[in-house]
Amino acid sequence: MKTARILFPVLILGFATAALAGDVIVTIRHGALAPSQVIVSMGDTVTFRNADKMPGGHSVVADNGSFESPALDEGERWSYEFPKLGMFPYHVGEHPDVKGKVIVE
Ligand SMILES: [Cu+2]
Repeated sequence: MKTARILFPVLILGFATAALAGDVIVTIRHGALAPSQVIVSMGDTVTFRNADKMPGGHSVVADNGSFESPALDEGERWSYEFPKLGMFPYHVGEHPDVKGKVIVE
């Protein structure tokens, strides 16, 4: 059973890498955040990726000011680690009507 012994550590390493990379990606578009609501654990990282071309870029801004991304060009990403429990409504800086929510539990 040499194969099983070799495979097992590889699987564990694979999971560890995935967890460290930050599991949640939110896509920013002119008219939508997808998914608009995500639920994560305390200390998890959420990555925001701008998928649309926008003069000056797109940013995400927490309604309570706890985070604010730089303006992201099309295809650019920005990650934020959520250090506290709670509900964090946010919006696209350039489109205040486009709202999302991160729930940290
Ligand atoms: Cu836009």
